[in-house]
Amino acid sequence: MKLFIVSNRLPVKVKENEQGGYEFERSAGGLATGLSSLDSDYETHWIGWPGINVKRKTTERAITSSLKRLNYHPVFLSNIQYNNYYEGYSNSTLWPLCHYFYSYSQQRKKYWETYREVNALFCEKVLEVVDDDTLVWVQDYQLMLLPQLLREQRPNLRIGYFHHIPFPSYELFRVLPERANLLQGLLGADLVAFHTHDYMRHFISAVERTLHKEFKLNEVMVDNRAVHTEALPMGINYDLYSQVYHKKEVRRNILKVQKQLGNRNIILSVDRLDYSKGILHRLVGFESFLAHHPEHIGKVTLAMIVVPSRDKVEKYAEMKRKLDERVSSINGKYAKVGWTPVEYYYRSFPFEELAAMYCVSDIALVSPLRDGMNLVAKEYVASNHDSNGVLILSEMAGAASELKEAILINPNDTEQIADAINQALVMPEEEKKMRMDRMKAKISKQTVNKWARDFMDEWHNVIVRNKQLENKFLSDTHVDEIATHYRNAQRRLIVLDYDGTLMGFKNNPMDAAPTPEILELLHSLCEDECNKVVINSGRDAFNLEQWFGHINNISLAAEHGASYKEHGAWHDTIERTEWNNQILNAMQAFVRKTPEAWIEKKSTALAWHYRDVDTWLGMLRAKQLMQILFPICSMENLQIINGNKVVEVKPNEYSKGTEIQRLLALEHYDFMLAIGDDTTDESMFRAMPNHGITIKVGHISDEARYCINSQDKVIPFLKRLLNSNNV
Ligand code: GDG
Repeated sequence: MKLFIVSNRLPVKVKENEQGGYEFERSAGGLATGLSSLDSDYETHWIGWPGINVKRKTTERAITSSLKRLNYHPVFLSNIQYNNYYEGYSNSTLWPLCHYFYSYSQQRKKYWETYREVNALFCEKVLEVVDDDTLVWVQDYQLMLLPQLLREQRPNLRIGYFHHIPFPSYELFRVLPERANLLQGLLGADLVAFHTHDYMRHFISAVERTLHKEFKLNEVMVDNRAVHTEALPMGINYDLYSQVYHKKEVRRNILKVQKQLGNRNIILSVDRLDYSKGILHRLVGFESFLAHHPEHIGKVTLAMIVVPSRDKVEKYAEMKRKLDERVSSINGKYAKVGWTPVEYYYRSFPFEELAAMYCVSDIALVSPLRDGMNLVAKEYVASNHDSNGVLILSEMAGAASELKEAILINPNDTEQIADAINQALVMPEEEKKMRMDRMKAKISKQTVNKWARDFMDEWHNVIVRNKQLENKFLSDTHVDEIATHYRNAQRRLIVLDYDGTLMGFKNNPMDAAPTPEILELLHSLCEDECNKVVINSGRDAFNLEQWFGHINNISLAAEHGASYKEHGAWHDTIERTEWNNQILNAMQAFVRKTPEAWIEKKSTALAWHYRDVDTWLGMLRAKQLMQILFPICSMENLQIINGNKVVEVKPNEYSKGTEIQRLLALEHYDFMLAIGDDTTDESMFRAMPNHGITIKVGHISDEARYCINSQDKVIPFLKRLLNSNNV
């Protein structure tokens, strides 16, 4: 099977050769390494920008065919496109916002337009090279619209998405004018995964609040598809880093560094130049350490590697100036003959040199202000062959949720950084070893290979789930079968819930009176002598009588079967009792502290409604209320129902299901249909015999045989049954 990875850049280094042509060399980053472990199961391809801009179509074609040999498929972008999509929307709008640098986030129309345009170009490329069986795994924030674009064109394509940077709190994400488009873009995927549970939680909250969709645990329904979200922390190539100490080239570099820096404690700092990395804060923390711990002066060196990046962008150029100034100021103030406090390298290190730095450093100071994961922290731990190093790690890095044995710091707290450096320097050897070994144990298991396999497993689960769901959604074929069954039946039982099934929800329940269309449909159904039509509702008898009492032959069941109307007369299922005051008092207290909540008093039930309450608050209050009601209701033999935006208390003896049992005991039917949308309708589905037709409106239900994804499809479905009889 083919697996296509789609990322902003292809993992390739381009070189122009002497003949004026181009040569390509695979560059194995962390992601490529992780994915290579899937090579035995999949034929892996890669789609992305090749890292060069070419002017002529003939050159594009030549490059495309050379790269094809490596299973790479380039997406060519003009300079303007690249600037506005990559430097623009991706790195000047999304990147700062996702890293909580709200004021740095630039909103420019041309950035957004080009981002859409380039995502569409990626979509075209994917569609050009994939078939329906292919797995398409989209990587990162530069391509957030791509999953939906692909889904629109190829509904059956299998699409995964991994977000490598933080997903910010909804409060921050909501400032983006394009927030809904981005979220809809992601929901085109089967699986949307993040490094940590926090990012996943933020994503769920953003979807619920922006798109008004509701997650059930980690699943949300989009059209007829389940989309899952998951936290899958990315790891490193552990074997590679744990062995670097023994590599000849690395050992040579270790000696070089030791010679250059002398017999001093080395604190290592490695980052790409970026404001999110907290490099300036780190320098201030180091300076404070020198000021507060003069005993270490001359004995500790901060080796600071800053890899140049985006330095043509003003914010980055400004940051670089500030860094240079700060380093000069610290060195100017503290340097002594033969010792420079900050050894500053503004360049990228070859792998063996970086690995040597990992090996010789006594401390790794990894203090980003925000970081999706931070692989440097893990690489340092893995390379620390004799477990005598100390990792100081920002709690704002995704890695902190795994590496709890590091000295965790708030990177904004200068004093804490200074204290952490001191703590690391004086830490007993046994403690260092214990902390390091525990961290190694974790990262040696949670490797990048495992991450890739975990992603594939989770993805596979959603694919299987969607296959199962496909059979549940009421298709045209299902409807035809049910209509034939209906036409051929002699005696039919048709049980219909009302709110959320025949009628959409209204803010005020009394505004949900039946429309002429509903009444006409019910009249027509009841006119057929073969039909027994029942409205099985949570509403009270008075209300049902008022709305439907005039329809000949209709049966009504009120308050979840507490009373029913048969042959024109109402009957009670149970005797009415007095309410325990504690229940009403508790509900009233929760109305007072929850804006938009209200109480409905029925003759046998009390309902606390929270349809218009903020989603999060409503759920919190409903849980709190149920916790209070639970002991009271269990004493009184009452049932608490957590319904569709309602907490309802009613006697235990009856339910919508007991009403079905009563109806089934009355006579024999050869066609039985029950439709409902709420949790209370589940008892109705359970009570139906196996060959009965049960349909849940909205979410999938394990109890119902079929599902209709939206309420407005119920009336057309019932009309279709009616018409089948007239054929
Ligand atoms: C995103 C997220 C998330 C760094 N300097 C040199 C060098 N490096 C290598 C390190 C490491 C990688 O670059 C940087 O790791 P990050 O974790 O910061 O990853 P990014 O790709 O920059 O960023 C981040 C990550 O995605 C994975 O999901 O962790 O939070 O922002 O591997 O070793 N390598 C060499 N010389 C250097 O000077 N050879």
